[in-house]
Amino acid sequence: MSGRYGEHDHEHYERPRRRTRPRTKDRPTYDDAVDGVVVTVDRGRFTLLIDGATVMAMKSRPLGRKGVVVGDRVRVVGDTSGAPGSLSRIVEVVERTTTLRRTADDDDPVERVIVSNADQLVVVTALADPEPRPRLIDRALVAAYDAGMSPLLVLTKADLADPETLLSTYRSLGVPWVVTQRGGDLEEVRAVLRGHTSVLVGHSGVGKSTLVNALVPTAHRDVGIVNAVTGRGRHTSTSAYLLALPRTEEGDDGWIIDTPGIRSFGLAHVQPEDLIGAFPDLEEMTEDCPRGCTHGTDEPECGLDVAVAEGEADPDRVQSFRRLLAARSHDDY
Ligand SMILES: Nc1nc2c(ncn2[C@@H]2O[C@H](COP(=O)(O)OP(=O)(O)O)[C@@H](O)[C@H]2O)c(=O)[nH]1
Ligand SMILES: [Mg+2]
Ligand SMILES: [Zn+2]
Repeated sequence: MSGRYGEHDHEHYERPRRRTRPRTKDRPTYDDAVDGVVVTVDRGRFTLLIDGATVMAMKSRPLGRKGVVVGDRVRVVGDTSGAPGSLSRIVEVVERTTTLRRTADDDDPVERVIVSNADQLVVVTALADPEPRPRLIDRALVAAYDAGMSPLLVLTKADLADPETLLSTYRSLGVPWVVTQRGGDLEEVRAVLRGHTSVLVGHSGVGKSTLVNALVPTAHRDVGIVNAVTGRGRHTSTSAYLLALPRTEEGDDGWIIDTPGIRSFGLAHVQPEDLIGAFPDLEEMTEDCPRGCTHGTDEPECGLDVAVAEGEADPDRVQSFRRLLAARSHDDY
């Protein structure tokens, strides 16, 4: 609309300018701030690593209600000496490259970011004790694809059961995997973690902390006791914890984040088109799908069915993709 008294004209009225507050007060700049990374969070206190030293910090007021989570790159002012009793202040959170969320639950209705800036989601599953839960694995994979993280399956406790049954379920998805056991050779695991920031997720008791302790000899992560009756682990860790992997002779390093048993991932916001984007070969076959096709099993004219019928798609892969798609909306684990 180009009416004479339109909003546009309004801007041209000569009006006394409101005096603006000095910029430094509006948006303080922290030239003296230093870079840190959040290692863990405990009751509002943050443990940071700054130049290899451990420093305690709290959030500063300008951050307001903005969350600070494990893995965050932060800017820090105040006493960053790390001396006993010292406390610094986090004044800025650097934009996150990835976020891993857990779902809202009864105690806490908000879907929360639990870890940031990890590029690899390591789904740790025991081959036995506790029994593998494919549903949880599927949901974790969806969370990884949605967050733009590469998934990796680590199957622990190989001394107790054979990995073949479980692996056959995941092979057609092309998810990389390694099999481990306590006290075993870690070279294969090290190789896939090198150069990455990897977050370990999986039920309590599957052996995450055992693995972290083996990888990082100085970690001293609590190792839980699996209840012989329920097969469930005791909740030994309460917060995620970030550790630097020992640097190799070639200078490679990486980070690993141990987490307490995360049992639910926030997937409510994941759309079918988000998920198929992680499978470009399948996505290509959905170009002629009807509008709004979710590519699920019940879709009458999905291009994936056409591709399978014409022998252009691997039926196992299509089926596995659809299983993940369905896992989005299961709220059990
Ligand atoms: N048999 C067997 N037990 C293991 C293995 N790895 C870990 N455990 C045991 O499983 C239990 C849970 O391990 P923990 O690392 O605390 O699991 P987390 O809860 O995932 O961190 C502990 O009693 C470990 O000693 C393994 O490879 N084989
Ligand atoms: Mg643990
Ligand atoms: Zn479709």
